[in-house]
Amino acid sequence: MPENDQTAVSRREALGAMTVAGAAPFLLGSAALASQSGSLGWDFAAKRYTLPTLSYGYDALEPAIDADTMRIHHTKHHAGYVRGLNRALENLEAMRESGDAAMIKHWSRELAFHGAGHLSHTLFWLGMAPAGEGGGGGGEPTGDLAKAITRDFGSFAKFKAQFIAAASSVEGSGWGWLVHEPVAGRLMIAQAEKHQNLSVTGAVPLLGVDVWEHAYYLRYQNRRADYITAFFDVIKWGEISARFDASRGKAGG
Ligand code: MN3
Repeated sequence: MPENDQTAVSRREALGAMTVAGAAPFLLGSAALASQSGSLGWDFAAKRYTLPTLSYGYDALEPAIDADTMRIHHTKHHAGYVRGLNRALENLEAMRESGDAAMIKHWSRELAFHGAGHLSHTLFWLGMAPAGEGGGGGGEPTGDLAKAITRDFGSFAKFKAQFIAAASSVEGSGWGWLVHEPVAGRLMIAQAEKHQNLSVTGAVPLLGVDVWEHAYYLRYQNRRADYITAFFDVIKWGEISARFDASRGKAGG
C-alpha cells in the first residue's frame, strides 16, 4: 500500500475513534496509567466522572508551580468541574424521563463547560511531570512529534514562542493548546476561552496549559507569561508524544 493511502487510513481511523468530545484518542496516550483506578477521570465501577488521582505530589512541580496552587487547583477547582459534569448528565437524564425540555439550553451549556473543564484538567495533570533528570518533565520532544513541530511551526523555538504568546493573550480565563488536526494531519496552536470556546472541531488536544488566574496567581500574580514559560520546565513530552501517536491511530506502535 502506498504511504499516502496508509496515512489516509490512519486519519480515518483517528476520526472514527473520536467519541465523547474526543476523549478516547487523546487519553490513549495515558494507557500506562489506565490500570490505576480513576486516574483518567472516569470511575468504571460507579459509571461516573471522578477526580483523577495525581501520579506526583502537590509539591513535585516546584518551583514552576507551587504546592498551594496545585492543592487548591486539584481539590477545589477541578473537583467542582467533576461535580458539575455529573450533575449536568443527571439532569439531562431526568429531562429525557420527564419529557420536559424547558431547561435544555441550561444543562447543555453546563455539560459543555464542566465537561471541557474536567477533561482539560485531566489532560493538564497527566501532561506534566517533575522537572529534570528522572522526573520526566521539561526538555524538548523527540521522534515524530519533534519532526511534526519543526514541519508545522518551523522550529521548536518558533513553536514555543507562538504557544507562549497565544496562551498569554487568551482573553479572560482559558487555555492554550497544541492540537492535532487529523483531516490535514497537521499541528496547530489554539486558544480556548473558559474551557470550551474557540475550539477547532475535530482537533485532538495534545498539550494544554491552564491560564485561569487560579492556575498561577498565588506565585505569579499578573505575570502570566512567566508562568507559561516555567510550565515548559514540567511538560511531560513523552506523554504528549503518546497522545500524538494515539491521535494518528498509532497507539502501541
Ligand atoms: Mn483550572
